[in-house]
Amino acid sequence: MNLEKFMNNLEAKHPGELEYLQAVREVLESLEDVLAENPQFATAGIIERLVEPDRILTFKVAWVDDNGRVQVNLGYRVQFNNAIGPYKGGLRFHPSVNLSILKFLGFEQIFKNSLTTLPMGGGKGGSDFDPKGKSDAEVMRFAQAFMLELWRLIGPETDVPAGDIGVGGREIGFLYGMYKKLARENTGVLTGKGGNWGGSLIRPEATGFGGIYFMNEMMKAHKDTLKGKTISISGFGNVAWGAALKAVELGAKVVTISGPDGYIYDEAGISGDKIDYMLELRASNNDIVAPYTKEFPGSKFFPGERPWGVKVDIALPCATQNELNGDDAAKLLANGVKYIGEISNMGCTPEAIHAFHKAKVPYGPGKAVNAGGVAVSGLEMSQNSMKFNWSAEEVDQKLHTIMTNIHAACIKHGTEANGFINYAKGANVAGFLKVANSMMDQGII
Ligand code: 2IT
Repeated sequence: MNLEKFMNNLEAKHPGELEYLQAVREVLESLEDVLAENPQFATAGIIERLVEPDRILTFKVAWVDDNGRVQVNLGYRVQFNNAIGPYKGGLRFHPSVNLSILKFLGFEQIFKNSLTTLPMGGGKGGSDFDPKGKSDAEVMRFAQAFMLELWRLIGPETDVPAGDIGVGGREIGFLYGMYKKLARENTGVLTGKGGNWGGSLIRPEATGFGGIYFMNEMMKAHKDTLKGKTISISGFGNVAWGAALKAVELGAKVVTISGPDGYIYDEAGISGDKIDYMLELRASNNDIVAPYTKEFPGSKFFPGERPWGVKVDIALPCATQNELNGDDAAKLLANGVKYIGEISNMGCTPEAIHAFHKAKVPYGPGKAVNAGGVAVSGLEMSQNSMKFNWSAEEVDQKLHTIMTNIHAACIKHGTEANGFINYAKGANVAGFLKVANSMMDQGII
């Protein structure tokens, strides 16, 4: 296929949807060989069908704030592809949310979910609602109003939302409560539920733990170890927390976290109660990391900066899309970075990925490295279907196996003639083949 011509057409149809177009281009660039080897995909219009969501629901969410004023937000659910299972993917509540962002996330989710080996299709949703500074009551009223629209479209065998940025245990609780009331059923329609009402053990830890399990495999493949490695992490939310916890457990030293206000450098290492403190920072609902320095003297706060100028062995973006650009990559490389693991979705810009590949520094893409979160969501669905709960050890062990298998799939499809492992290509090809072959089997629908 002619990639430039294809992308020009897609851009003409969806002008200005930059993140979506970026995500599509990144995947299609990896598929050149596979598409050449499998002409049946072109005949069946697989790519044309894959890049457009099956359907998109957009709706208005009106709710009343604590001052009695009516607020209006936008709500969305993008049902992208259900070739291998019900639509599955998180809900993001953040002021930056728009259709381009949810389409990029939904598109990535198709391949990520395919890589988990579990039967889940790809979807994503959310709202431009800003949870920052909102009271619990406001979050509840918003979540209930959001679900009043969304519930018609979702179901345990149709579409199973979960959390993402701005949607954690509290929000899932309010959303689930309203879904249950409307649908009159108690099923696994959302994942990330509380442990007392159908949630899975290890789901809060899963994205970060899975990311570190993946990095551990990457170390082994390069005859290296996490032990003694210095790591920079961005973000301070659920993903950063889980990654820090497991990285420290495996003997690495985490020296940074960050927020929209800047980054923290803690030379002594972020471990123990400092990792617990990340939960407090998040619960404060202020979306800032600066207070860390008051709590832990000896650490430094760098306002308005990202942590990529710090000299480390491993960089783990754990915050949001395009948070590590070409300049950041140049700084990391100049400081001798050895491995990159993207635990955020599309955390690196195309320029950054290109720079890492050029320098032959292994770069694990988000759809592989962060797949542990949705994988344990899939395990939550399995447990809900069985009406049974696995122990933390059982879930953790399954997560570990899944991440090891994803790493192996990246090696299988991404190893180049000179031995360099192009993880981005490996993940895209492995994720794509399963979905494309499933679409071939199921006819034109
Ligand atoms: O980006 C992601 O994979 C998630 N936010 C988790 C999705 C899920 O369904 O658990």
